[in-house]
Amino acid sequence: MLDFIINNAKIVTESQVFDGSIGIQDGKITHISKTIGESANRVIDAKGKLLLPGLIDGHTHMEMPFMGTVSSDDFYQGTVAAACGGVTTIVDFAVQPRGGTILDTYDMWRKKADPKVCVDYALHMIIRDFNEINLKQIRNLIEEGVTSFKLFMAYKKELYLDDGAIYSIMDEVVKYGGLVGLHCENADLIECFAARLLSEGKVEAEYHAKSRPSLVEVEAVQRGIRLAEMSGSPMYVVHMSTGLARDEIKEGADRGLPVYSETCPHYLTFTAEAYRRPNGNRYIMSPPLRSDEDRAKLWLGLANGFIKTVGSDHVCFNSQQKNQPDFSKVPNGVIGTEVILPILYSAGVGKGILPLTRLVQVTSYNPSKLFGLYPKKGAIAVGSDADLVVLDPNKSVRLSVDNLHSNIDYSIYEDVTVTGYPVLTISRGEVVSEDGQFTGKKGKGQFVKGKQFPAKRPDL
Ligand code: DUC
Ligand code: ZN
Ligand code: ZN
Repeated sequence: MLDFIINNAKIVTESQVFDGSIGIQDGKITHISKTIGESANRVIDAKGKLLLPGLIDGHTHMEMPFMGTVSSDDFYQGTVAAACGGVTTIVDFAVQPRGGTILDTYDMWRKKADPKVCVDYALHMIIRDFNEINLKQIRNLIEEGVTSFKLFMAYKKELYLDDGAIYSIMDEVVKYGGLVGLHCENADLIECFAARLLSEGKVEAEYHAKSRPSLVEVEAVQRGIRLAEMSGSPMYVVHMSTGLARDEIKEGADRGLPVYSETCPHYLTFTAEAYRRPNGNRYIMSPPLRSDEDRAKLWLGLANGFIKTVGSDHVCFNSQQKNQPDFSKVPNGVIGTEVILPILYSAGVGKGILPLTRLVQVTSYNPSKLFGLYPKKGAIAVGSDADLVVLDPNKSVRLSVDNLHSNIDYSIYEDVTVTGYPVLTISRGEVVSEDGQFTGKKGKGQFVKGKQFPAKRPDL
């Protein structure tokens, strides 16, 4: 007797689409076949639906201390939203506090997350203090299963590291099999442009985008690629927003460098026009929203495989937090984890831009390979965790505040209606969301250790 059988699904993996059934026992996938000749405690008929690996959102910031406040989704509410969006693993960013060590930060984040998470999670580490202690602890942290790091070229007063520090950390990370993620924007130029605009009384949301134009990001991506090249480290550009940056990554990858990139649902949906809307501050994130041409190039980058992943950069703030006197004071960030799958399915697969297998590559297979979670996560295979999502391709949902689960009082996606929506999310064999309702339990998620980045670059 099995725990769970899903019959008659259209099963999608990173390389195949086929009709079949899946059997689950003790949280693992035990059967994949046309039919399963056993009984189970729960059997569902998924006729007409798609069955995909649960998503791995490689970019979340739950309860993040940032810009003088804390992001409003904690590890509970944020992973409720994740579960309802078909995400079964998040990779959250632990933020080393100034003066702290990265090993202490790891403990802090485990203590915050473990009692609250409703789906599984792994961690990246944001290093803010470049010093001997933290440099030495990189090796220990990788042994603990935190194998990826995020370094900031932006946020001069809060998170920034200079090029020497970034190079030195890359040099250390590569020795022990880690991966460096980079926030690519030129901090000095942002400071300069923002000061000019503010001195001219230009305080509205649209000037957020003008203070960090596309080339500010492109220059930093170019520099990041060269730092990776000099150090020999693999490098992952997080939240890439521009078409030109995509071209730089492609050029680096074509030269044989292990450089990868991620984009986010908001860059695939909106343009900088959103900053002129009545609540333009709510769309402030960094890098900012760009042009229609950039948006089209990002979609194309996903379609042809130049951009490897979609992560959400989920870091949300309520309307009170977003209500600030000028753009430079608005906490940067928007929701995202719950909308990755609906946006990519509806605007990508539904519009004929993304094949189904590519959808699985960018939302689960590639992140699982890059962050060392494969094949426990990111695979529909016997022995893998039973992390699955059933998607109804005909279900239309408006991404309004009433239908989403984050702890904020508005939705930037209020005007967006998608067709194709997750209707069942399974985390290690347990149903954590069904028909838009969270059905999981607080604290049931587990920490997952990342494996080292392979010496032989993954074939993505
Ligand atoms: N970008 C954001 O928009 N928010 C948090 C951090 C970041 O890099
Ligand atoms: Zn960032
Ligand atoms: Zn981020």
